[in-house]
Amino acid sequence: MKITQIKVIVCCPGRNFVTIKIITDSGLFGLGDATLNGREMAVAAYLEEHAAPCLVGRDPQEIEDIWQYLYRGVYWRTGAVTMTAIGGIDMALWDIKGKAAGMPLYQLLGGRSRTGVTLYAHASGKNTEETLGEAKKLVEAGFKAIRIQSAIPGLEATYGVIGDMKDYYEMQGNRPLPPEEEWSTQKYFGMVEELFREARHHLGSDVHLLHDVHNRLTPIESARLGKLLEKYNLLFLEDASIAENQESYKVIRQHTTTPLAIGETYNTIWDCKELVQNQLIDYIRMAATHAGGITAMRRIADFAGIYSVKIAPHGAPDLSPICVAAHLHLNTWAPNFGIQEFVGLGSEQCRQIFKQDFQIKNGMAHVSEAPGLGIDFDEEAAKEYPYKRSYLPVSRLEDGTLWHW
Ligand code: EZ4
Ligand code: CO
Repeated sequence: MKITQIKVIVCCPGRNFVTIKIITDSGLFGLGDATLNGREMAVAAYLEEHAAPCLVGRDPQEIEDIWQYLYRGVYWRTGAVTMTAIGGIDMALWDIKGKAAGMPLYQLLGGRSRTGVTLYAHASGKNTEETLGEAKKLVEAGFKAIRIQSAIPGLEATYGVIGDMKDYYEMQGNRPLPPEEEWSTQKYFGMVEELFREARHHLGSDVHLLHDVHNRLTPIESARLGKLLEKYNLLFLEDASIAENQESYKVIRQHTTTPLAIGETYNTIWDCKELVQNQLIDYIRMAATHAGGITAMRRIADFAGIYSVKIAPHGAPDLSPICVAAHLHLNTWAPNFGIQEFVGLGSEQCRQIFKQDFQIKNGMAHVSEAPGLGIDFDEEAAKEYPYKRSYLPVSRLEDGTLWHW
């Protein structure tokens, strides 16, 4: 088998997605997600100008060698753009291998470890009451795990909450430059305990609760938050502090038994090596798209498993349905799967472009049994929704200091 063409398609059905289509002389093709929110065109150029010319003519079945060629074979290794490009190509190659074998991807990985993939859904609102109202609806819809985020009194907008935009906190197309948001740790601490106290009061003790701090706290503040929330029994506290200095998580860990999760922006296993090896975290949240594909995720899952760390792949709306499909296969296989973040099936336009047949029932996803990833991409429909430059917000402290968004 030979690769004859690599197409890179950027479309915006509500959000920007970078899709790779690897076409072969056998009639089989593979799909991959290479979306890097706010830097989409950098990955598209990397793929078109630099990676694709090296791959045309090669055997797409040699996934491992192609992965090594694009990772080790590039002097300027790692980084978000490079690893997202590798991630998309790798996914497409596994899709081809599955189609050639006539097997869904999870079978190639070793088969099923569970009957379905437990999801957690998002509830957010302008105050505790509204957030918990949303959470209640999700519980009634069958979800067993909910991430709760609420607006902070005195701050106009914050991560995970709608603010003035009625279309969810990260919808794109109307942000030609990065919007700015304000952050105050003091004000956040004034709200967050009440949110969880009321959540347990109104939702009971059965439902799993999660929360994303989006890196806003310093390690000692995260330690304080973890301690404060211990009695509310979170499934995990996500991205409490940035961990470029992985050792810094020791500060959090020595103070609290609240389980910790991190990793959605990580690109290689090295970004989490010390966190995992020293058991400073409980869940690793890396995504196939940004961490170098299925080949890399499989290694990360096995490495994490040795240290009792579970995988909880990122599931934000800026990962295309192709990545969601890849995660469902990984999660169906991985012995140390924890939970999958889930934000719905995307806009109607999105569902027109990305066609899939996985099922969701009682807060669990059931992977497609179709060969490969089990997803299709309508190129003609995608043409109707061209790329729109768009950015994530930036965050500033009340005195103007740039902070972590
Ligand atoms: O803000 O993917 O857990 N989910 C998240 C995401 C991130 C976006 C950034 O592009 O933190 O919603
Ligand atoms: Co997050």
